Amino acid sequence: MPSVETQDLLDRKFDVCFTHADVNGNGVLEPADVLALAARIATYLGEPMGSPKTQKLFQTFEHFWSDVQAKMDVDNDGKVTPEEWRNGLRKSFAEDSEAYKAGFGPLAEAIFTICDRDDNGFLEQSEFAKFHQAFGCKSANSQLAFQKLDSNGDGQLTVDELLIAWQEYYTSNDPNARGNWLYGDVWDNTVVVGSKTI
Ligand SMILES: [Ca+2]
Ligand SMILES: [Ca+2]
Ligand SMILES: [Ca+2]
Ligand SMILES: [Ca+2]
Repeated sequence: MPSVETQDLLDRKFDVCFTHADVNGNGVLEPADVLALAARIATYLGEPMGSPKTQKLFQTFEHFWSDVQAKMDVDNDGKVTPEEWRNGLRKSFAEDSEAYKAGFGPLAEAIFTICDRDDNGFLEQSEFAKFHQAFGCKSANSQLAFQKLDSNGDGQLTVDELLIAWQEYYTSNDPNARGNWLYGDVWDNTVVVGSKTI
């Protein structure tokens, strides 16, 4: 878990994401984490490993990692520390919408396409919960996230709504942005205490 305490919303969201992405929990991001996260997403959603959706997911994650390494790994040691991650996400994606569209947006698209099990363009709460399980989120945070993001309360989130929420989560410092709720209450400590062992 990142050791630097912060009150900055964007940094806090980056830290939460770092903890989710550090699948093996060793405090740095590396290719093994990225591949493990992609595999967890396919597994939790029940998408076969060789399917076109899973292949697309892996391709997107690999592309994302090369991009991250090129832009964020400033000491070029093949690992991205929490600090490199924070600085890199801010400079390379939050403050650069073209780079976001090229490197970070497609990741969300590949993930939510897999999550939409019945291809109806919506994520129902059960589909959304599996996405969260893959990221190691606790179910209380998952339920809260769904409630906050489902503004019209019809029990569905459109994939487009989720793409907007994803972008707000990773790029907006606005405390009122709905996307801040993507993984639950970002300031609650349990938002980073999930289980990635199963
Ligand atoms: Ca790691
Ligand atoms: Ca590094
Ligand atoms: Ca669906
Ligand atoms: Ca809705």
